[in-house]
Amino acid sequence: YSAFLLRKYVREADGGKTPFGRRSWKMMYARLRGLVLYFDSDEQPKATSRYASLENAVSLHHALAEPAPDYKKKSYVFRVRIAHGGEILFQTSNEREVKEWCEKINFV
Ligand code: I3P
Repeated sequence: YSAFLLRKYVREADGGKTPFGRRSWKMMYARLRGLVLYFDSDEQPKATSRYASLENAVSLHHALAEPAPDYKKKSYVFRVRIAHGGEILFQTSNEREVKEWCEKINFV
């Protein structure tokens, strides 16, 4: 399962607030593979992607995805809370994609 998404880091993996300079929305190609969500800046997976740094991957072990209607600046946003307090927002194109991503992430 994969698609282009806008991604915004809100809380780092340790639960601390993501610092300014790293909080902006970025277009990413997200790929769900097993328990890991990988990010690439383009659609073609890079030859090195399986070795990519953890910065380009999020473990979904103990993660929870849910729609984020409380985020008012954009529509069709969902949040992923990861283990130990990390939080990432993603914007999709419509309600159906929000639902699909949340289901895929919650049932990996
Ligand atoms: C952030 C950037 C984000 C903004 C965020 C800023 O600055 O402007 O677009 O989030 O606000 O900190 P930077 O690029 O320096 O990280 P929103 O689009 O959600 O407003 P925030 O600190 O309230 O998350």
